[in-house]
Amino acid sequence: MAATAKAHGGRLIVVSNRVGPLKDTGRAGGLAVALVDTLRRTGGLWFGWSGDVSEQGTFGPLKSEHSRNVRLATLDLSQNDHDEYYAGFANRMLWPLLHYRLDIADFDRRSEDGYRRVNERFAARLAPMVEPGDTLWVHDYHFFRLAEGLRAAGLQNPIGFFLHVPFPGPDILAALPHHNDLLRAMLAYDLLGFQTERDRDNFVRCAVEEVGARNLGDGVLELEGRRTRVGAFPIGIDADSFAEYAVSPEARINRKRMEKALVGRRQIIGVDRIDYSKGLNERFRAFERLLVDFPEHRSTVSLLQIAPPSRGELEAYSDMRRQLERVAGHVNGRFADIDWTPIRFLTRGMPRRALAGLYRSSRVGLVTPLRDGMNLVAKEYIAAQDPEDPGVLVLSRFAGAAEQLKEALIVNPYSTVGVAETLHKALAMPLDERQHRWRVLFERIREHDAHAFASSFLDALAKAQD
Ligand code: GDG
Repeated sequence: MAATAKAHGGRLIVVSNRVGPLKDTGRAGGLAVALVDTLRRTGGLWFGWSGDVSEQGTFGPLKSEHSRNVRLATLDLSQNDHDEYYAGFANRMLWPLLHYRLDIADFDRRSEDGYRRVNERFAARLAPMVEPGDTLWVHDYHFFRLAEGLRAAGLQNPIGFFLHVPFPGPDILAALPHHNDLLRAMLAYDLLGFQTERDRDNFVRCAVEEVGARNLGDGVLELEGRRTRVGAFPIGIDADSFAEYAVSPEARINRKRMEKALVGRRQIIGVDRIDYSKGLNERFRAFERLLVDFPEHRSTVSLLQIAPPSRGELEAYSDMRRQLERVAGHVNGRFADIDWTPIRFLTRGMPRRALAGLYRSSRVGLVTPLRDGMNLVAKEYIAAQDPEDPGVLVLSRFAGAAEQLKEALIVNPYSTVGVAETLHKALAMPLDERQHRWRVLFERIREHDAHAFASSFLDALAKAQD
């Protein structure tokens, strides 16, 4: 990674909606977790939204701080920008659309204009900070249009984009008014990176069918004489560090507390921000089905669901939380015993080391999103296991991680019966099979870790302008 950035001279400039935190503050969010290591290794600038709303918004002063060799530079948003770009177009239109949820996508023209405006403003403020030789790496669906603005400002630097969430095919994308315009704006990047081959292929189909881009093969698209590379770069975790977290003193304390509470019972664990894409309702129902169809698990297995609140959209989150509390309450009311609670639902975050300890003392990692770009929890669960006595990963076929982690038990999260049967199989799996599957999975996530992810993306970006 360090070699990559230095070999091409200049700095690395990362752009994402949320910037930091650089230290583990117990906050959730896959994007921050994956980027910290990369920037620490290369040094450079991380640019984005401050998280604050102010009257001056993007016209206000740049907020700047240093943490060792990394400079953070952020801008506020005005209330209008926040409502239209962030809460509106990004959260209420793009997030559902990109997770195949046309039924709840909410389009309005003002939000679309706000999104375009904020992308232009961020490009205008960033452009003067960029020096020749710098490489720009833009993250996620908040900034589909950033390269367009940067090119308009005359920037010739390599600009890459990585999408953390899924990208649907033309049938779904076409439901977005002016999607052609958005696709054209995306083609101003030199490199477009996706989590999986499926997402990349979906984008290629959209670009070819909807705006007439030419597919030149070998991951190169051409539109009006401009070439853009496209590729799949499955994001990874720092697998070795995570494995160390799982045996840290903080992890041990948590494991001890939990083992005391479990008194020999086995635990299934889920860890997800509360979001409709994560399939939590279906998961609780599948666990209920396990207790109905396989009564031998009553009193001997419990589900621990950790669910830190999502940032933003507080109202929608609290509705979802209440709904989940109802389902958990229903299952607990139906099956609980005086010394056993079937579902423990914790709606708060916890430090990563403590989380690693909980993964390690859980026999099953249950990761059942209805749609997910990658899902880092699946990888963290594997990294945290005891090699002598590893647990079993049950993974949704609709998580990007399923393309890489084929030795997990793959399920359809919409099938409560199917998930219940698979949970039964996971709980009954003999030690030698658990060890075998785990070894293969652990080796794979170590090989494709966060550093491999960043260097393969930046290497591809360095070649993209050749
Ligand atoms: C997006 C895409 C893609 C969770 N609870 C706590 C906590 N976490 C951490 C997990 C994990 C991260 O948050 C969640 O990452 P995911 O990948 O599961 O999901 P998203 O937040 O939706 O992330 C996703 C990802 O970007 C990366 O590209 O995989 O598909 O949707 O690291 O451990 N961390 C702490 N306390 C918690 O309670 N400290």
